[in-house]
Amino acid sequence: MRKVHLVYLLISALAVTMAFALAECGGSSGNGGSSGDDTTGDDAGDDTGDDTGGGTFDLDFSGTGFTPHNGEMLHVAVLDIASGAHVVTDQSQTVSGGLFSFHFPGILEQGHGYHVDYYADVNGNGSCDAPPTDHVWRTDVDNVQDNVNLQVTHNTSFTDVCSSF
Ligand SMILES: [Ca+2]
Repeated sequence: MRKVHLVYLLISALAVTMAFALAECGGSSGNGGSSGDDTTGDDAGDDTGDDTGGGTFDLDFSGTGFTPHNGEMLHVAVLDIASGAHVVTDQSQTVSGGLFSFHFPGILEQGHGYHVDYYADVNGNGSCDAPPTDHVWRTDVDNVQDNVNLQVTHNTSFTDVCSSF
């Protein structure tokens, strides 16, 4: 008989506990949904900043002391040494005050070397004639790794590179 009582007690105790638990659950069911901190902060770093391409650099080419050629046309051509291809084909400007200055943006590729060929059209016929009829020069730029600022001074060490024009 005692055992039966105990079992009843246990069962009733369990029932009360369960009822209490159920009541708790029901009562607290409105507390959900407060976990709303879904800030998806992963929209940074999407910029694919690898647009350095093959690396193209500028060439600035200028001359000083060209006073003997004031008023004459100074022509320049730039060739890739390895391929022989022109990257600048016969650009020209008038020498003034002994100076000339060209800016060629983005024509140089990293690691390449270039011939910078130029002449003063001394006889003014608009084309390149072998020196000393025209004054013709060649300067090389090797192994480009950055923008190049090439400055030359007038001299009389001519090279016949008229074939570049
Ligand atoms: Ca000429």
